[in-house]
Amino acid sequence: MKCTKCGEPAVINMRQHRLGLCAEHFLEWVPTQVERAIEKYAMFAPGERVLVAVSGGKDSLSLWDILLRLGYPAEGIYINLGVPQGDYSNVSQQKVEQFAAQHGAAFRVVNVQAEYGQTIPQVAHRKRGRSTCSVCGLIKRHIMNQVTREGGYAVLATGHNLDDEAAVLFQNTLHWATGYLARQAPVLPASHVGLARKVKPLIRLYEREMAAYALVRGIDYIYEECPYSRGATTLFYKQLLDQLEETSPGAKQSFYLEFLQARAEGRLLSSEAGEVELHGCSHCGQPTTAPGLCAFCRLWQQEEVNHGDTEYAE
Ligand code: Q46
Ligand code: ZN
Ligand code: ZN
Repeated sequence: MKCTKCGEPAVINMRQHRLGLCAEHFLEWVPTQVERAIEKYAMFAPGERVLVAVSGGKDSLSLWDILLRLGYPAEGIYINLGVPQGDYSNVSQQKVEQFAAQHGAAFRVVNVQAEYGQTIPQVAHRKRGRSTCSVCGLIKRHIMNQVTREGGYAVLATGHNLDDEAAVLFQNTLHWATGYLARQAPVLPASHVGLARKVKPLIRLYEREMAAYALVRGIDYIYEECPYSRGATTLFYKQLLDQLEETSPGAKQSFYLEFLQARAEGRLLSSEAGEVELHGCSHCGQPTTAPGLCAFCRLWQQEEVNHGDTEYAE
């Protein structure tokens, strides 16, 4: 496969875009996708201070890298959860420190145990009824919100990619969790006093593209996932969506981005969502979506059948 832009050997083939790119053009293309998301969803403006939630993984470190390359004053926040397995928390903190040193980027660390007396697994053990991840999510949200507000940052940016968001959307759709569906967005506004604005600039990019970006760009990240993420239901939904993507390139992208579009246009879950304007067919009088002849009558007129209107079905 050759680069669509210059003909050099491609490092990645993105079937959903019918685009293969060499290393140089791929490293150019990824930030343009991020910039497009930032602008389209009015995430933040040039010059506004952005706090990036970094875990030491490929997505968040790449996001930080991309925002710096785009010229945004992006600082990092790393929360040390105190996960002891495989020295996960300490190794991931080292990756963050290393990245910050290489890029001369400002960051801060909040160590949950040092700050509040217990690690996340210890708190979860004490609260037996709750899973480690739910305790962790709660604590992380609280700390990030606080640091964003108190540090005077315009927004908190997280490294959720399109696969992450599509998996959550899939899960919410399967359960018709309408409240979550209404709120799942690339921008969560500061809708309440004391609530920080949150944004997800990577939502146009697939997970494999983020992995390729980190690799090609030489970003050293922690390969291991958090040990508690094993068996998470979102992983299962990601696999299902990947199967779909395999036979139908672009399925993940359209599933998620068209959901956002439909909701922005008010076509989602409202009582008017399924309503279309109908006209009487000029020949038979039966209802049709386009003025003039209905699709049935056109069929017998030996004209071109598919004019884009549809038969009215009850
Ligand atoms: S860090 Fe925390 Fe995740 Fe680990 S304990 Fe669960 S929620 S899996 S994003
Ligand atoms: Zn090229
Ligand atoms: Zn509180």
